[in-house]
Amino acid sequence: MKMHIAVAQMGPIQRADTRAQTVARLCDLLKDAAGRGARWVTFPELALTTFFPRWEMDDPQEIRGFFETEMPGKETRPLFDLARTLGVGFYLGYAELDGDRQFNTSILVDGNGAIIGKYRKIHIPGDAQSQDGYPIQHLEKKYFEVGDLGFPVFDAGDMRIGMCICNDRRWPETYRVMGLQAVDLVMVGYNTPTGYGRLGEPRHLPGHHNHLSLQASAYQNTCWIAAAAKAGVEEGIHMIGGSCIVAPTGEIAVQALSEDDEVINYVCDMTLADGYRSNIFYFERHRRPEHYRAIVERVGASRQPL
Ligand code: CDT
Repeated sequence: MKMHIAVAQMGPIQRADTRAQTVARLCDLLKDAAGRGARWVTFPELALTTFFPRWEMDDPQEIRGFFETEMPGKETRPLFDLARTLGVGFYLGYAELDGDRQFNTSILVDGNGAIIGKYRKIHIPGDAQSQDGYPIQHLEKKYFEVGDLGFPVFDAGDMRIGMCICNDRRWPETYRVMGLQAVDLVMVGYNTPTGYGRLGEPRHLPGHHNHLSLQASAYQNTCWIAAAAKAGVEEGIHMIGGSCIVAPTGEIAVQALSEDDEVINYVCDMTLADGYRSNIFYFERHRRPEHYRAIVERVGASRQPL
C-alpha cells in the first residue's frame, strides 16, 4: 500500500503576525501539498503563533492571547474547511486552554475536516522561570502542564497514525509505546532553537540530534515519521529546519532545504515496515519485557550500589 505524505515546514512566525495571516500561510501550504497529491500533511508545533515560551509573561490576558479555547475556532475554521474541500488530512500543533488548564497540543484532522485524534505533549522541556545569565530562555514548564492523554494511536483509513510534539521526539519511550500499538506513521512538529546556552553545545548539533532521534526511532519501531519544523529567525532567535520524512529503514526519504515555508512530500511504501516487523523487530518473538522493569519503575538513573 502506498501513501502520499507531506510535511509543511514553516518559516518564522513573528509576534506581530495575526492568526488570520498565519492561517492563510497554513492554507497555502495545504494547497501546495494537495496539488502534489499528498493525502496527509504535518504542520509544526505551536503552528498558530510565535514560540511564546521564550518569554516570561505574567499578564493572564497577554498569555491567553497565545492559546486556543476551541478547535476549530473562528480563525482556524478556514483550514478545516479547506482540508474538507481538498480531502487532505493534517496534524496541527497549538496551545490549548481547556478550562484553566494549559497544554501544548496537537490534533489529527481527517480529509473530511473532522478531528479524529488529540495528543497533549508529555515531555515538557525547559524551566518554569527565567534563568539568569542565559540569552535564550525556554519556559515551557511555566506555560504547559504534562499531557494527560498518553501516546494514543488513531485509525486513519489504511494507516495507524500517532503523534508527538517536539521534545517528545528525543525519548525512545515515546515511540515504543506507539510501536507497541503497531503505529504506521508518527507525525511530529517542533520548534528547536540553536544557541540554547544551557546545553553548552556547538550550533551544528541540534540539527544532528534531530535527525539522529528521528532516524533511530523510525528504524527501531518500524514506522514512518513525518517531522515538521518551525524554522529560521523568529523574534531574533534562530531555530533549526531539517524537516523530513523518515522511512522504517531509518533513512531520510526527503528533507527540507530552506528555513522558510516549504512543502516536502513522498510517496511512502507502507509495506516497507513488514520485513522488519516479521524478522529483526518481530516484537512478539524477540522483546524481553521481563528485563525492562527499570524503565517503568525508575524515573532517573540510579547510582545506588549494584
Ligand atoms: N519545543 C521544544 O520542545 N523544544 C525543545 C528545545 C529544548 S531546549 C530546552 C526540543 O527538544 O527541541
